[in-house]
Amino acid sequence: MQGRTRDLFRDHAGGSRTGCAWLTPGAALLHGYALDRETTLIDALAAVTAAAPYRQWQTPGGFTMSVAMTNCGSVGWVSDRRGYRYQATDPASGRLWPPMPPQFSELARDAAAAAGHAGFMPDACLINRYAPGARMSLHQDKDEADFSAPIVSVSLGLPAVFQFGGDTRASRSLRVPLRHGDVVVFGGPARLRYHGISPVKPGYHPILGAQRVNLTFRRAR
Ligand code: MD3
Ligand code: FE
Repeated sequence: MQGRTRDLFRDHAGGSRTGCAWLTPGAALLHGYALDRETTLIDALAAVTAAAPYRQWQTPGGFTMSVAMTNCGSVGWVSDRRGYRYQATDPASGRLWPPMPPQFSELARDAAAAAGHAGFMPDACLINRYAPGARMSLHQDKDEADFSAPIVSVSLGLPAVFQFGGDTRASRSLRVPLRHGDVVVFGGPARLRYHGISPVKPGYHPILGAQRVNLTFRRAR
């Protein structure tokens, strides 16, 4: 796959629903990649969130995150006053996180392979729910054991502006619109870059309503 950010905008101008582009070395945007699986994904999402409802974590510094989160898979990402970590149980119930639905792991595997990461087997899927106004400030994902595995991000529902920074917090960010069905694979030199999500604008998605949901697949252990 080859291409640059402007190819993405050419796709939009041409009305194409799908296409791919390297945002930066190691970061592949698969525009509309999840669209043909949206019904099965959203059904599986409803089953996971019924078993492990969304909740807002506390940060170690004592703030409440604006994004509500839950997980599926053999481990899940949690945050509380003691810190950030992956653990096998849901702190709200004491039970194991729901297993990762095969529709989720197959999508993550296929998208990773399309971006050059054959054999990606995620053990964790963090599910982020953004109500209008919710945001995620610039951060790095570094709670995982092995940074050679990519991270696969699937956007559903309302659109958002993804901020893609550099190797330090001060680096300038690229602003990338992410829409329902877009998948981004972050690996190699992109894996430890700073990133965030600008406050989600009010709106209504025909299936998911007034929310943006992001599925983030990781190899945590
Ligand atoms: C770039 N989530 O949960 S996904 C997160 O849309 C997170 O909910 C955002 O950042 C969201 O940690 C962005 C895109 C993403 C995920 C992981 C990355 C971008 C990344 C890891 C390295 C570099
Ligand atoms: Fe992140």
